[in-house]
Amino acid sequence: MKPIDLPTMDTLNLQHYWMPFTDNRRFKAKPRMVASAKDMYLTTAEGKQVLDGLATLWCVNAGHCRPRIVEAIRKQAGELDFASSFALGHPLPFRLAERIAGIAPKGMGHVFFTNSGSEAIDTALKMAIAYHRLRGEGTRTRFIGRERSYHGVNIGGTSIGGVPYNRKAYSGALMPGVDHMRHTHDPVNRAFVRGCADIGAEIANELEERIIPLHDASNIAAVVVDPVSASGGVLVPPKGYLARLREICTKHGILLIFDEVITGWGRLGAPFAAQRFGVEPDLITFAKGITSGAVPLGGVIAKNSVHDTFMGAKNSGMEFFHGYTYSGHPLACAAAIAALDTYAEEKLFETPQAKYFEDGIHSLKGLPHVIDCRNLGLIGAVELAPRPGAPGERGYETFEKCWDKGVFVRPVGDSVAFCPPLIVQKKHLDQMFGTVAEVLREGS
Ligand code: PXG
Repeated sequence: MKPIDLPTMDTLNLQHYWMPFTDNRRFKAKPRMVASAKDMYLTTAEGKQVLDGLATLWCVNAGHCRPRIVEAIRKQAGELDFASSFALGHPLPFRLAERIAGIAPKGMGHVFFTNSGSEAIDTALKMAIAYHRLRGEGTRTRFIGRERSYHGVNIGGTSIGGVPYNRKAYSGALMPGVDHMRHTHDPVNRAFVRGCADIGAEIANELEERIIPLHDASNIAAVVVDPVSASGGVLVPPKGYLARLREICTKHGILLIFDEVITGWGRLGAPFAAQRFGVEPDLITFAKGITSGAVPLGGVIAKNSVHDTFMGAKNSGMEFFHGYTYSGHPLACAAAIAALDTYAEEKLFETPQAKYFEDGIHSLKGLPHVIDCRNLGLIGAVELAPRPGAPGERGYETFEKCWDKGVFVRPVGDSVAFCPPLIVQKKHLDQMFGTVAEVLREGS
């Protein structure tokens, strides 16, 4: 295939692109530019190979430029570039929704499409409010999120999210009626735990003991959590914690929403975290890995009882006043079907390297500044002690040094996160953890 004709680095003007979630000035002073990618590797504009240790942004689960996905996008673009889903239809989103329902937790058979995780979250919030209203419980409009959880950047997701620096500048404009549970991270009592900790499930009791009594269950629409918080620092829940949240929500008539934008599509060794943990939410939000990152696509999977409440409404006409121009976009659906085919054909959700990955992360214990190692499935992190007076710097510099040595990992505060494509092999894990160990040994 002919390489894309990119402007060369010396003719590329960096000034006009306002980069998202980036220290623009720092980046533009020392750009890291990717020109192409294949399977586990990125190729930089200078022609250097870099191992992708983060599925680029927690999303390229099948690896880069996989033939089935590339071909499906190409074919679709020449056949039907766009079709609306507003009172018109085309077969692809129907076909894709059926495929998703086929691997979703039992009884979750209905899919609403968005273009991103942020839109998926805001869609789920609106669905929850409208659902309660249809059932004659219109006072249920409040949401309970959790500290250190990330739910995208729209106003709904920013409001229920619990990452302080994402909220700070918008504080007064955030959605009213939102409260937060405490996060589950406890590196003092639960450091260097492999998988889920045996202790700590009682953290969930705060929901029933403090938060529900304060607001009254009759005012609460839903509790929203990411089963493993990724950009909040890769926080793995203690055993029994999610099941306890489920129990409390059921008892009080509150919907439970799992944000599976990262934990979905095989990341934890099952199609969804809900199945990995054996806990059934009412709504699942997804994005990222559904197309292996190749085309933007997100959505909400609804429990049948939620969906059927809308369809059983007494009034005639539209059941849910919500949707995006590009909901069910043909290119995205074609890419997603091809990604699901790839996952199934190669049995990627079985994540055979999860144990080797776990051993690799925990081999970093004892290296300079390492205060915690944690993992579940094919996601994990090593946490470094913050440099006095400069939180986040040690994590960021570790990321930069790893990049220079040909490995891409992501700093999340002073944690360094790992989330490789599911096609990862032992040799890649050796390269990834070997490089991180080398950088940590050099000191920072
Ligand atoms: N929920 C979760 C759990 C996510 O990880 C979103 C929602 C929003 O998805 P969109 O497609 O709207 O970006 C995400 C996205 C980081 C980082 O710093 C992580 C995400 C996005 C941007 C930065 O690691 N995750």
